Amino acid sequence: MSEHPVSAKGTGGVSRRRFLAGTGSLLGAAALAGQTAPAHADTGLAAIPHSPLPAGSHVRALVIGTGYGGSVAALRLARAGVAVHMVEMGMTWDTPGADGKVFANTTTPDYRSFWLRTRTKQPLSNFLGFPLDKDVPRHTGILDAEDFAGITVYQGRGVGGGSLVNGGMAVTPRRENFAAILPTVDAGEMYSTYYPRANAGLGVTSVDPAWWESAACYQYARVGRKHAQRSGFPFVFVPNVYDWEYMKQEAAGAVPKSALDGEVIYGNNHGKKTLQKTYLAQAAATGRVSVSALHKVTSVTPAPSGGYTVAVDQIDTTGVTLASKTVTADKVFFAAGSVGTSKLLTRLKATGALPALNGEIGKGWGDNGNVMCGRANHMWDPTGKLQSAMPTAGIDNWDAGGAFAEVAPLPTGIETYASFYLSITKTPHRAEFTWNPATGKVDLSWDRAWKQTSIDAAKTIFDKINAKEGTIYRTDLFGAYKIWGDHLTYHPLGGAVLGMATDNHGRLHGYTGLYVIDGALIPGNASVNPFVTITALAERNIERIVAEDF
Ligand code: FAE
Repeated sequence: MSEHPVSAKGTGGVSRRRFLAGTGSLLGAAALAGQTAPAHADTGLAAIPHSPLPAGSHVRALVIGTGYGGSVAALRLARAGVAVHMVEMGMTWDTPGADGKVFANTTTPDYRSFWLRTRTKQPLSNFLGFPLDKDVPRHTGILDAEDFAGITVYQGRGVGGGSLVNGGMAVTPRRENFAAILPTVDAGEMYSTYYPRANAGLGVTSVDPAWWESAACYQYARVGRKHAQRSGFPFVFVPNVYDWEYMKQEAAGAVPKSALDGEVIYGNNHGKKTLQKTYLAQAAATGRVSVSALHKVTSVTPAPSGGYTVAVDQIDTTGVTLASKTVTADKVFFAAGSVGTSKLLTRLKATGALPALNGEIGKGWGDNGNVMCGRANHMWDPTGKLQSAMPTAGIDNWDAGGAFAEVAPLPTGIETYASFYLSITKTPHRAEFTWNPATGKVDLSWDRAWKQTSIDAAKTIFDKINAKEGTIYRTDLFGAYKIWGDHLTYHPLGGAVLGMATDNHGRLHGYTGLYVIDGALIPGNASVNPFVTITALAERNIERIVAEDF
């Protein structure tokens, strides 16, 4: 595959050179586009009690991580009368910075934006040939760009996990695809009970189609639809967890802007129903759930008196360890995300803390086939300088070409004439986490070359659209003359796969009272964006665990 732009033939007289010349001055505008939202911090965050566990305490159920799996577990256990303590390495995200906001926006990342980095590592690293990354103070920021040898894995950090940083796209996979996603799970009960329960719990709704048709902030999506349909691809609306009434008021200028101020991957100050506003708020309302934020679990091992000893490091906002504590728990739920859970279990098995874990630990990890690209539209096809950061639609070519492409925003605040896409593709490649005693770290055997399968799948959509529209790929978003964002994933899945490392409900083989309940259970590919499936699977598993194990 060529890394160079395809021919500019047929671009309606706008050559690539002229296109760049015509928009080059806009880079300055992007850089200068300052913050316009008023200093206001009506975040609506739930008051889940932050009460760090004292060393030596004992808890009935300890949940590692506060993302989707952890939040479902906490709510359902608490509703069943079980006291739950959640341990989260990230911050609580309930305190505004000097600008009056809890979170920074996409165009202006700052110390709040990245997890313990001194330089940003933005998913779109370049624009019109210029690198975008910049130095920032090292801080326990919200987005972790975790580097492994062949891939950078983006993850949310803080109370709410990935819900703090994601695009809110809440997609239930097509039922005919489900058997390939979770082969050991009864699809009938997932689609009749657990997907509906997850969608209700997450507050998933759909955009008002009449408003969408006329809203300036979705012009980019309408252009995406036009191009998809003109090439004969199914264009599908996708539900989201954003509060659409709030977004309408943002568009009307009646409330502080959030999705319409480019807020997404570094957090949303308003409008998005993160887990803090849904599952965790309900868990807090039971009075049985508390959380230790800025606490990182480092070990879990059987306690002499039964249950488990859990070692936890308390860190400050520069990542320095303030205290190391041990607590005990009757039962421990691994909900640290696909990477967090897999890394912990791989290390604990290899170093003798949990030697009876089986040989499936660390295996079956995939990137959900993620690959990004942009297309350069004609000047008569502007995508809008105001773009809602919340995606609403996708192009479904899964059956014919193995790709489902999210029509993604590029919320720069300027007209870019770009269409931008995150494709989820069918890919057979699976990597394994292994313990490296020489470095004292867990490695991941991902091979960058495997992304070619995903690129080929994405090309089944975009080569055709480009040919039809007479347009070209953008080559300026991921480096100089680089078309594909093939170095990353937003959707890590697997590493402690359901029915392999665990039984068919997430109980870890080898130990009674240890569970996996997050994206680590899903073997590498969900055919769509994954958090609804992670939530629904957690709902299914915790129902059984509460009934049989407590
Ligand atoms: P996750 O939400 O990652 O939660 C794990 C939590 O555990 C985190 O808060 C960690 O800080 C914490 N943790 C990790 N290790 C430790 C430890 N040792 N001790 C204590 N705490 C720990 O896990 N998915 C969609 O379906 N739709 C989207 O639109 C979408 N957009 C995305 C955009 C971005 C930029 C990113 C990064 C992801 C996106 N995702 C999206 C993926 C989605 O957020 C992700 O699949 C889920 O958050 C995974 O849920 P888990 O419960 O597995």
